[in-house]
Amino acid sequence: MLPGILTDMTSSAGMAHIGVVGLAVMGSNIARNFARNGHTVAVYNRSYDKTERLVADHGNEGTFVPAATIEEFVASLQRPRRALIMVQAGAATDAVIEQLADAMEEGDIIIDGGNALYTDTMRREAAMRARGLHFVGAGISGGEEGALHGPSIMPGGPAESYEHIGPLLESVAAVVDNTPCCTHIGPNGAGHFVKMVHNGIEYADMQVIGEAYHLLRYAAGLDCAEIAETFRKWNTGDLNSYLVEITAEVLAQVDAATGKPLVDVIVDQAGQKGTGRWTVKAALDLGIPVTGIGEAVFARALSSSVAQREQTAGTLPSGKLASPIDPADRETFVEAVRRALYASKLVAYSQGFDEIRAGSDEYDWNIDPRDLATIWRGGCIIRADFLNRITEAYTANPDLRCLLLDPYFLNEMEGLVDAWRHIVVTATELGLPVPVFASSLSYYDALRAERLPAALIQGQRDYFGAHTYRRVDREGSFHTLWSGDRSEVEA
Ligand code: NBP
Repeated sequence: MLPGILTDMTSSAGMAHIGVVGLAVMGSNIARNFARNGHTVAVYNRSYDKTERLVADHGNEGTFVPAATIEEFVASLQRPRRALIMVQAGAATDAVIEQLADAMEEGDIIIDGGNALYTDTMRREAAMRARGLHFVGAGISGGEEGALHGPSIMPGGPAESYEHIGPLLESVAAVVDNTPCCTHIGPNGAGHFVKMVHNGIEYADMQVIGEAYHLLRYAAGLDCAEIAETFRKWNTGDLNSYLVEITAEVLAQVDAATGKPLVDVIVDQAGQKGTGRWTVKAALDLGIPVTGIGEAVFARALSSSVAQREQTAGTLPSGKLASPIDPADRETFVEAVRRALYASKLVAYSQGFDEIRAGSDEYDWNIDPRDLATIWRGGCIIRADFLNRITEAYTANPDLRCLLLDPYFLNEMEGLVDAWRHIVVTATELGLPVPVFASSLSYYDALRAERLPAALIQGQRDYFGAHTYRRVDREGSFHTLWSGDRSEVEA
């Protein structure tokens, strides 16, 4: 049992409402955000120079209480003490948690705002609970800008802790339609789990945008300025989102040194820090197909397989390729690409929400998908207009088994699927890679199918491993005596 949270402020050891440990990019910006919103913020960083710099450069933005040691930091916090950790995920987080826990008292609250793996958060929450402390794993999205001006915050941990940190966190979060982009997600690892899937969806979203760009450029022959303009236009419709908006900015950027589009002088090897991979690994364990996210993670890995690409590029036979799009058909093609992008994106979100439901069921988190669609509308990297449609879908039917079955999305798909098929076929004929467009369409077709080749796989499994199969016409498990007389026996 967790001890109750002390609310008697007369026993306050210090005056700061909240403290931030770790003052690199994210920590310093979120500390400033708290200060700008009228909170007194204790600040501590392992190397004191960062603390000094923050106070020297931004001390006029609010009230900071700089601390040179963790003990001083803890002593400067009001009770219940609230300390937000913003250090490198992994061993650094464990080290800071230990230091804080040693200096804190029962009922105090440690919040980890880093990109922790949710299983680490579950372990840490249990360890802190055993020591009488509250531990909140809070996913924070929005990067540097979000941290300063309003991120999307996904706090997990005990519901009771949220009563004491919720108002503080909500006061610095992004706000959309008067609703803060922050809400309690669920116990222990729930917050970091949904932040992980958020990042996975971000991978897929970026990849489908990349595939659309590639087709507009190399199938339709548009130049970067024209494509930037196309994305700008798309940003005024169904695809309105932060990622589409910044895509137009990046494509319009001209390199000062060469006069070429910036995108042409950037090495085409995409990096990754791990949250996309975690999303796919967790999905594999939960048995949930997240093909869009998976292909996006693999596409980044392939782009960075330098040694292999050096040998394969221009070497592997392409077969006979189709001719690029006739300029007269460009407009129709561009619109078809938009539809393929939108359809593939819907699949990626639908799969991401499937993973969240599966994680919630597995760990009894009781996550409400409407909360996510609501708090992702602002502050975070995947913020987009169409998240409102997702909230509406789960409001109309909280038990929706597949987002694509919601009447709004069914209707959207009706209008998208022909163009989507056409684009996947055209890209294939042109030899242009569209891993997420194509795999999302296959996944969609598999969902639509009355019969799948899984029946044959069951037959094969029974043949080589006597794994048995079930029949469509009778209850029970059956095995064919493959190396005998091939009669069927009940298993
Ligand atoms: P970094 O992830 O670059 O971490 C640097 C901070 O960690 C510094 O304050 C450093 O202190 C501290 N630190 C390290 Br490294 N080892 C430590 C240890 N053993 N004990 C105490 N402090 C230690 O910072 P960031 O980019 O600001 O990100 C902070 C967290 O937020 C990370 O978990 C990150 O994944 C997450 N996040 C980042 C973004 C983003 O856009 N950057 C977005 C969302 C979430 P020092 O100054 O003494 O070296």
